[in-house]
Amino acid sequence: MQIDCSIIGLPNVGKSTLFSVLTHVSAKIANFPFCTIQPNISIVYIPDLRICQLTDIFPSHKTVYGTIKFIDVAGLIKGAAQGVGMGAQVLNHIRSTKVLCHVVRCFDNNQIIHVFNDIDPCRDVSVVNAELILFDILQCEQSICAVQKKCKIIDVNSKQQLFVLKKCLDYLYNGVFLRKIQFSNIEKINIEKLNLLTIKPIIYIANIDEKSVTSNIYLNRLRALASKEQSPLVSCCAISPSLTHKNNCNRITIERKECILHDINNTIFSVLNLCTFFTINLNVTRAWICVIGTTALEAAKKVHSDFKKGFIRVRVIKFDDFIIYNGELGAKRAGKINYEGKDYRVEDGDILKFLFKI
Ligand SMILES: Nc1nc2c(ncn2[C@@H]2O[C@H](COP(=O)(O)OP(=O)(O)OP(=O)(O)O)[C@@H](O)[C@H]2O)c(=O)[nH]1
Ligand SMILES: [Mg+2]
Repeated sequence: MQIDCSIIGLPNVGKSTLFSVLTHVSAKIANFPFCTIQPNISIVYIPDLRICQLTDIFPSHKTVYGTIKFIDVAGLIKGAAQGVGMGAQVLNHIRSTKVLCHVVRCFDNNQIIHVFNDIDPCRDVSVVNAELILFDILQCEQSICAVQKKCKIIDVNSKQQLFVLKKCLDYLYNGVFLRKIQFSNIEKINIEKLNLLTIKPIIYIANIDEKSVTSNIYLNRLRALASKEQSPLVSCCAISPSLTHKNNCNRITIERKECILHDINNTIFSVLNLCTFFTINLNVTRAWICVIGTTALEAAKKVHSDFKKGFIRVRVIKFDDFIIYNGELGAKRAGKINYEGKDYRVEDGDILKFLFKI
């Protein structure tokens, strides 16, 4: 499953700086708006310590990590939805991504240009969000025209399509993001192809200065906004290469880059409702990303289409059991191996082996 995530925000707020930190790809960074014109794209491995723990017990020739694709685009400004700046290209580009990481400037520095000449994270967020809403309005309005034009006689399908498009418009005209709205399955299918922007989860990334890692006045304001919107917020200082950071999970000091990537990845997993399962054999130990609730049959298809076609059962060992009992044999002796059917819901950390007939 390809997770793609766009890095958006006003111009010159540190999007490309963050992109470079996350991906280790040196993007063009400069202190003027619209330094980025063509998107910077890079795929990074999702660090997962569990892979190392698995291969310590059961070495395989190769390890394959999950990946995430980051796309750093040009800045968005007022009028972007109508094509001002690089608006049209940027908004079209981010339509294909699953999550929007919205970088917001939360640091003071007179040397670094701000397009509005002062620092106000909530205003900045509202400018960008207004463009996302406007863009969706345009998409829905155009689709309504297209459906009406295409169908001289409005059939059931077109009626359903028009209904959901008008429903979307009602909310969008009132400034409501569509991710807050419940849609039936049919409604979802009818708007899926439009790839509307306000349906996508947003993660706010507060770009703060090195001194105020835990709090500053701008960060606090952005936090309040994010919490009101029920959107997650990650704070980081994109620029300082020397900063190291304590990782909450394992209490070791790790490189700042890894730490930011770790925080952002975790948040992406949470907003997209994702989890990881593993497959192990002598050749390869591999992490697979799937949506929580994926069935064993769907998981089998991810790994190999033959596994789905000839699916018999899936053997499941929980990650913790594999570690505690020192591998497959130990887990077996402790009665920690389960065999499940095609409807089994895969859980995070499951180590799966598919039994299938050819
Ligand atoms: N002091 C400070 N400067 C930063 C920080 N992040 C980025 N900058 C500076 O801000 C300027 C703009 O950074 P970019 O990463 O190019 O910003 P951008 O959002 O990609 O800009 P556009 O592509 O033009 O939209 C550069 O001079 C960076 O060095 C930060 O956390 N602190
Ligand atoms: Mg840039």
